[in-house]
Amino acid sequence: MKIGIVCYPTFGGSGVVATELGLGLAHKGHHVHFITYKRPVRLTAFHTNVYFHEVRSMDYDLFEYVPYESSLASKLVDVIRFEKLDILHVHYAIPHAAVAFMTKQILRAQGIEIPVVTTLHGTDITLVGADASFAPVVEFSINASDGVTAVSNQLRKETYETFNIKNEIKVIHNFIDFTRFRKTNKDHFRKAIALDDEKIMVHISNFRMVKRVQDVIYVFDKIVKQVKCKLLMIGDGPERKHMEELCRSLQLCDHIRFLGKQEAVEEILAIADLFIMPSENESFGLAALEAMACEVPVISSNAGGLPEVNIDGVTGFMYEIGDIEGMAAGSIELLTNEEKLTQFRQNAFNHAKKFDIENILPHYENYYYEVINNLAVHAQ
Ligand code: GMT
Repeated sequence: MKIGIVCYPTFGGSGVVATELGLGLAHKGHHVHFITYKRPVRLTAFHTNVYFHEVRSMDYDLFEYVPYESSLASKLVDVIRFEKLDILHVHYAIPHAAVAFMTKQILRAQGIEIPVVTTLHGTDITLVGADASFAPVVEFSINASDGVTAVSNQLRKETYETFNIKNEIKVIHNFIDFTRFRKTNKDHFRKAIALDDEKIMVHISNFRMVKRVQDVIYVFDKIVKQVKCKLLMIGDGPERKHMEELCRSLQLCDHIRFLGKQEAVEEILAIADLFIMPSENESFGLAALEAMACEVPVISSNAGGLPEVNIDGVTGFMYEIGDIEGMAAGSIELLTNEEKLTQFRQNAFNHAKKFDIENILPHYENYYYEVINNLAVHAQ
C-alpha cells in the first residue's frame, strides 16, 4: 500500500505512535509518506520506503495566525495525487481530521477518492476537543472519516459520551517496538547518576497540567525520607519552571535531576527501578508502556486508559488521582523489597509483550484494507 501519515512531529505520544507505525509499515514493504511541518523526532535515519514531505506555510503581514490547515490540505492534495496514495491516516483529530475532510472534498472534485482513517489519541477528545471552540469541527470530522480508531477502550467510550458519533470506532491499542525498548546494560550511566545503594525513579512527560507533575515531586518527597533514591525528570513543558521551584522549596535539588527532552529514553529507562505517572487524564500512557518494556514497574493514577496498561498489584500499583500517600507507600513497598521488585519487573515486561508492535501492526494493516474495500464497494 501507499500510505500517507499526518501527525504532530513533536515528542508527544501521538506523533511517536504515528512515526513508529509508519516505520513499522515501511519495514513490511509498504510505502509511507509523512506529511507534516517538521521531520518527526523519531524519524531520524534514512529508511527505504519512507518519504517526508514538509508543509510550508507562506507568511504574510495580514495573517495574525498562519493558516496551516490550508497549507497542509494543499500539500496533501499534491502528495496524494502525484504519489497515488491508497489511504490517508491522520493522527490527532485537531486539526488533522478536518484538514483530511477538506482534502477529500478537493480531490473528489478532481475525480479522486481517498479513504481517510482518523486515530484519536486522547486530549484531542478529552481536553481540547471537548472545548466549545473545537467541538463542532471535531464531531463533524470524526463522522466524516471513513475509519476511526482510538488507542484504548476508555478513549472510545469517552468519545461516544462526549460527541454524537455515528461511526464505529475501532480500538487499536498503542504498541511498542521491542527491538528498541528493552533492558540493556547501562551500568556506567547508572553510576554517573546514583550511588550503588540508591534506587532510581523516572518520570517522563510534556510537563502539562494534565500530567500532575507536582504529584511526582510530592510523592518523591515522601519516598526519599525512607529510601535512598534519585528522581530523573524527563521532558519539558509549561510546568517545568514551577516544578524546579517546588524542588528548591522542598530542598530536594540534590535528589532530583531535570534532564529535559531526551531522544534515547530507553537508555534512561535501562537504569530505572520505578516509573511514575500520576496523570489527571491519560488515554493510554505510552510512556508507561515504554517503561514496562524496559522491565520497569509503574506507579500510576487510575485515570482514563491507564488500567488497560498498568495492572494494579502485578505490573505496578494504581491509585486514585491525587493519592500522594498511596503512591508513596506503593513506591516504598517496591523499592524496599528486592524480591517483589524483581517479580514486578518481570510482570511489567510480560504484560508489555501483549503490546508488541508485531501483534498490533497487522490490526492497522487489516483495518486499512477494510476501509479501502468499503469505500470501493460504496463507490460502485
Ligand atoms: O500526553 C500528551 O499530552 C500528549 C498526547 C499526544 O497526543 O501527543 O498523548 C496522548 O496520546 C498518547 C499516544 O496515543 C497517549 O499514550 C497519551 O495517553 C495521550 N495523552 C493523554 O490522554 C493526556
